[in-house]
Amino acid sequence: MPTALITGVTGQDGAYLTQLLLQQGYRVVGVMRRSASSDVIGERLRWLGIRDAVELVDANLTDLSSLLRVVQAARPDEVYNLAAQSFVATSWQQPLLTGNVTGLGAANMLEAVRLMHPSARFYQASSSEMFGLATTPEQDESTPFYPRSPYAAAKLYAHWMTINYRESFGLHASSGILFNHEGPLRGIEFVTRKVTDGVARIKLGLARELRLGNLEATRDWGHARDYVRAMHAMLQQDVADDYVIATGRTTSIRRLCQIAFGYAGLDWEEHVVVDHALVRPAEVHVLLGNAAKATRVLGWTPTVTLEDMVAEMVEADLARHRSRLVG
Ligand code: NDP
Ligand code: GDR
Repeated sequence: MPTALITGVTGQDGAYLTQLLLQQGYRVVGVMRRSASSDVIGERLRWLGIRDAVELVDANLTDLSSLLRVVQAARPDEVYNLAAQSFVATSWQQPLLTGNVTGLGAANMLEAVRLMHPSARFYQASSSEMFGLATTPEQDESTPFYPRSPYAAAKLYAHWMTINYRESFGLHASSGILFNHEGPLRGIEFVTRKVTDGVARIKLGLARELRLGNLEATRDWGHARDYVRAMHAMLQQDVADDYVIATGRTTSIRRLCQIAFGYAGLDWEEHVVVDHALVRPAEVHVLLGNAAKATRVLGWTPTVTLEDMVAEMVEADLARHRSRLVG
C-alpha cells in the first residue's frame, strides 16, 4: 500500500486529493497545524465522509523540526505540498507570514524530504498567479513570470526551489502550475464561493446584496476534483517535470455573477454592489492557461464546465443555508 503525505490536508485541494488517493488504495497521512479549533478544521474531510480514513499528524510548515519528524515517521512514497497562506488579498496585509509559509515553508518541506527520505516523490502546488501581469494572451510552461502580489512572489520562490532541488539533488520534484480551481469545498473568501454563497443567501431571503471588488478581471476556472487528478498523475511519471493545468477558457467575474445568479433565477445587477475597498493594490487582469503538455504527457483533460461547477456550488450553498435554517 503506497503512502502519501499531504500538507494542507484540511484545505480544499487536500480534501479532494485525499479522497482520490484513498479510492486508489493509498495510506494517507495528513499534516494538520495545531489550532484551538481543531474540532472544526477537519470539516472538509468530514463533508466528504473521509475524516476517519486519514492519519492526521501535527506539524507546521514554518517549523522545520516538525516536518523532519513527520517525514521520518511516515516514510512516504509521495509528498504533496499543498499548505500555504493561499489568499492573495491577505498577502498584502500579511506579506511576511505569506513569505514564511508559502515561500520558505516549501523550502522547509523540500529540506525535510531531502534529509529524511529523498526517494519520496514531491509535488509543489505552484500557481498561475506567478504569471501575474501576463505577457502573452495564453500562458504555458514557457511563459515568463511576473508576480503581482506578495503571495505570487512567495509561490515563485517555492517554484524555483522545487526546480533547484530537482536539478541539484536529483529529487523527483514536480510543480503543478495550476490555474484557479473551485468547488463546493472552496474557502468562502474566494470569489466563486463568495458569489455562490451570496446567491444562496439572497435566494433564501437571508441577504439582499453581495459586495464585490473588480468585476472585470477574468480567470480560467476549473473544478478541484479534476485538478487533483493532475497532481497525482505528475508523480506517476518516470521523470519529474512542471505542468500547466487549466481549462483553456477565461471568464470575467461579471459573467460569473450572471451565470450564478441566473442559475437561481435572479438578476445579478439587482444585487451585486461594487465595493472599491475590495479592489486589490495590484490586479492580475487576465489569466488563460494552455494545458497541452499535460494532455499530451499525462493524458489529463478537464471534465467539468464552469456552468456545471457553479450549479453544483449554488446547490451546495443552498443546502447548507437551508439546513441551518431548519436546525
Ligand atoms: P486552502 O487555502 O483551502 O488550504 C490551505 C491549507 O494550508 C490548509 O489546510 C491550511 O490549514 C494549510 N496551512 C496554512 N498555513 C499552514 C502552516 N503554517 N502549516 C501547515 N499548514 C498550513 O488552499 P487550496 O486547497 O485552495 O490550495 C492548495 C494549494 O494550492 C495552496 O498552496 C494554494 O496556494 C495552491 N493553489 C491553489 C489554487 C486554487 O485555485 N485553489 C490554484 C493554484 C495553486 P488550516 O486549515 O489550518 O488553515
Ligand atoms: P485568486 O482568487 O486571487 O485568483 O487566487 P480569488 O477568487 O480570490 O480572486 C479572483 C479574482 O476575483 C476578483 N474579485 C474578488 N475576489 C475576491 N476574493 N473577493 C471579491 O469580493 C472579489 N471581487 C472581485 C479578484 O480581484 C481577482 O481578480 C486563487 C487562490 O486560490 C490562489 O491561492 C491561487 O494560486 C490562484 O487562485 C490561482
